[in-house]
Amino acid sequence: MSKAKYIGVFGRRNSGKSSLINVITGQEVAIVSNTPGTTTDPVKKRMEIPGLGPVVLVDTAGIDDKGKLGDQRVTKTKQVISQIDMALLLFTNNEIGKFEKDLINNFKKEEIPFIIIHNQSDIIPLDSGVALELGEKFKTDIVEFSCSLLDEQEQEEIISFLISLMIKSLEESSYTKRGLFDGLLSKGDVVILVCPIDGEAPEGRLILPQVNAIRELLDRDVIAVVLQPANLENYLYTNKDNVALVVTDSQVFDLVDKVVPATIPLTGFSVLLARSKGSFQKYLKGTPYIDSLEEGHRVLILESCSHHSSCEDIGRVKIPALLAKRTGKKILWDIVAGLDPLPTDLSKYKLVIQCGGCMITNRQLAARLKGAIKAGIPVTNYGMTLAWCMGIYERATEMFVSNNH
Ligand SMILES: Nc1nc2c(ncn2[C@@H]2O[C@H](COP(=O)(O)OP(=O)(O)O)[C@@H](O)[C@H]2O)c(=O)[nH]1
Ligand SMILES: [Mg+2]
Repeated sequence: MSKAKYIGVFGRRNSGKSSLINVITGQEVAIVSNTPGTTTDPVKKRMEIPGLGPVVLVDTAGIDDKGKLGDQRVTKTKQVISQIDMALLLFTNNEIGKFEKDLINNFKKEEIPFIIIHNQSDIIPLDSGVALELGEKFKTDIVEFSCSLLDEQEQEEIISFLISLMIKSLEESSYTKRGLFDGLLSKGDVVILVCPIDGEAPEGRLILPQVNAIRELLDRDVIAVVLQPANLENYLYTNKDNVALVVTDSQVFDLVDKVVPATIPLTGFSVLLARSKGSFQKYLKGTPYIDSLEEGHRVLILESCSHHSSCEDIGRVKIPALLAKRTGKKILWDIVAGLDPLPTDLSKYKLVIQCGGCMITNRQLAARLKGAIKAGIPVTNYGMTLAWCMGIYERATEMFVSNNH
């Protein structure tokens, strides 16, 4: 399963959020009604958009709800914004008021790309003066749109136009793509991927970071040699002069470390993943705090994909056990699963350990860690913690520290 892009659909009640989601998906997924407030819960619709891949459209009905306390609305809006990669903001009648301006300010603050859509343009068309003024003011496209065009072909055309703008916005957004091997390799290099097929390997397939690595190496015209730990020594014996990098599963790092000569850089999949996803520089600073943990200190574990039983095992069993063993102290830990809200008071935690985040977007991951980073709490992730506790951290991160990546 690949990571879906989260797209929030914002706008006042009756601006046409549900209708827009329906016309984009081509299905009647959200409840459309002309009674204000019909859709009370955020509706998430997962779909595949050609050229954009898997996306989740988030209907934000309710965040303009006048009946709600202002604070609650602000909290809810922030929560939605922290989860999305892009925003679509609907308005009608050429009117942009405080509600829209506040949202735009929030998008800008969080660096979320956004598109402003003038909906119901079949009733009241977008005024060209207003379009020009808003476009300049907010530095974004203003799209004249309608969800109710009688001409099917015309309707399809403006939907594909909107989708093309969405693709462009997402591509330009800095959070979208960071590779596992950025800055590490050149065309034609040989990389060894050590992938143990043992009791922990899933039946009949590879795990996601391995699959992603192989795909990325192919994209980069790099030669990937995929092998089991037992074959590494033999392979290196004849080929070691041509190997640019060895990447291994953390579980067998010890063994691999002994076999790979010091002249060949060695790292782990989890370290590459930590570097491509999340706050690697913060992880590099935060990980050594593991050794400062004292008896009774509390650690917060963030597990972002609770449906992955192997990750669940790492977060709930392996990491607490490794921390206990490494520190020799009784460390207390709390776990927050999925995208559940974090505890409001983070000050009781001495360290925050985030999972690899293979199932969530970079933006979601950054949002998960923002509070802790702001509060000055050291942060790290599963892979970096495993590497630290197993004593392999230094070698696995060496190339990034010295290169100042
Ligand atoms: N004429 C016209 N009606 C629209 C358009 N978009 C939505 N509507 C209608 O406006 C009403 C509110 O739309 P809805 O999607 O429920 O708005 P929401 O509250 O933002 O989700 C419904 O009766 C829709 O059929 C549009 O582009 N043109
Ligand atoms: Mg609605």
